[in-house]
Amino acid sequence: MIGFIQAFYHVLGLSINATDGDVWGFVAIALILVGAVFMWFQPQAKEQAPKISKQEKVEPPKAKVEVPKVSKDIEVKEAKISFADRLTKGLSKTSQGVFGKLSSLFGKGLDSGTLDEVEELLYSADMGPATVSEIIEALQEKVKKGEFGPDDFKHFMYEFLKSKMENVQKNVSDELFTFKSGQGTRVIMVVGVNGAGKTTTIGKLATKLTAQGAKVVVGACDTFRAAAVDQLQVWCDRAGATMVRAKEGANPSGVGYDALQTALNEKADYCILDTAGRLHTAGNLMDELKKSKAVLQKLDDSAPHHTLLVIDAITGQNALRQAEEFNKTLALTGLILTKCDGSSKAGSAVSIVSTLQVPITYIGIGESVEDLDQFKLEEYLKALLAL
Ligand SMILES: Nc1nc2c(ncn2[C@@H]2O[C@H](COP(=O)(O)OP(=O)(O)O)[C@@H](O)[C@H]2O)c(=O)[nH]1
Ligand SMILES: [Mg+2]
Repeated sequence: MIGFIQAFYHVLGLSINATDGDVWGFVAIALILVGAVFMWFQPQAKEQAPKISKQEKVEPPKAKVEVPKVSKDIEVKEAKISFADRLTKGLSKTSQGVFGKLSSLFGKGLDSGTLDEVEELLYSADMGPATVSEIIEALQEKVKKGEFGPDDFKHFMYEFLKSKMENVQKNVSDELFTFKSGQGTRVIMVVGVNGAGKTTTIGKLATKLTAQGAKVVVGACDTFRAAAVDQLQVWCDRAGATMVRAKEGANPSGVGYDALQTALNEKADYCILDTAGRLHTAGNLMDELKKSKAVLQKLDDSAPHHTLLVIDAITGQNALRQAEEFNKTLALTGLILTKCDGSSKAGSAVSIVSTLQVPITYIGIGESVEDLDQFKLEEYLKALLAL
């Protein structure tokens, strides 16, 4: 090292003798230089860091732009899914709930202990006492015969429920789903408690009927709430249906009359009346519906041709009470079962149909137009029992 320093002095033309102290001086200078070079490159490295993160930050918006594309594709696929599949999906909470528990009981084999549990579960499914005892009696016969697994139970329930409802379901008029011209103006009055889904169902129905080429007039007879009328207006505008509306607080019977008059003048194929929600226990409001019906008959003595009660499937046993009262006042011709995509217990639907002998016309499994369809008993039971 001393030799190297001596040579360095010589190159510089210095006649100095290199010593140990010079070596340490050189080492110190070299370290300072290396440190300076390191410090010089450090900020550059730091500057590059944001560049990288900037690039990373630029990436996410690109990904975001693609999201609508993906969701559009999904939407298209969803629309292509058949109603039967949508129904199975919609009813999955119900089929996995009480009905799932029921059929799993039979995995262990059927005995009288199991039957007590079955009875309890049937009650909790809102089946109603008469229906429950009929099922239990029939099952007792099966116990005597022996082997009875979950699948046997499902098939037994399928046949049982079908036999309870099929004769009534045969009475559903096709004109509620399929438009045929030249039938005159068919009047459909929709009733039910608040929030059951009347307005939404009418909106979906009007859309389905106009899509088939039918001329539809909708009467906004729920004059209690301006928001309800506006909600219906949005649906009608979208459906291309004429809406007859009055000021907030106007007489509902008068709106019904005006709507039917308009429908007759325009030779409309359907006149659908949305009524205000009311509790079946409110006598005066129930009488008002009766009056509305009578007022319609001044224009057409056969109107309304259909009086449909909307039932929220989640209502449970109280739904039968509701249906009984509405039926007493209005002589219902059909039921609309909505919100079957929630965790309904489904048993009340069976009780209502078999007790009142009034069929279910439409079934709702969500909020969009595709979520309403004709109620088909076999399709419904298969979805309910996951068959
Ligand atoms: N999940 C679900 N929601 C529904 C269904 N039918 C209606 N709804 C919703 O239930 C709420 C009340 O419906 P609406 O038609 O205003 O009830 P109305 O008071 O009887 O007219 C709204 O938020 C609807 O979107 C259905 O089948 N499934
Ligand atoms: Mg409403």
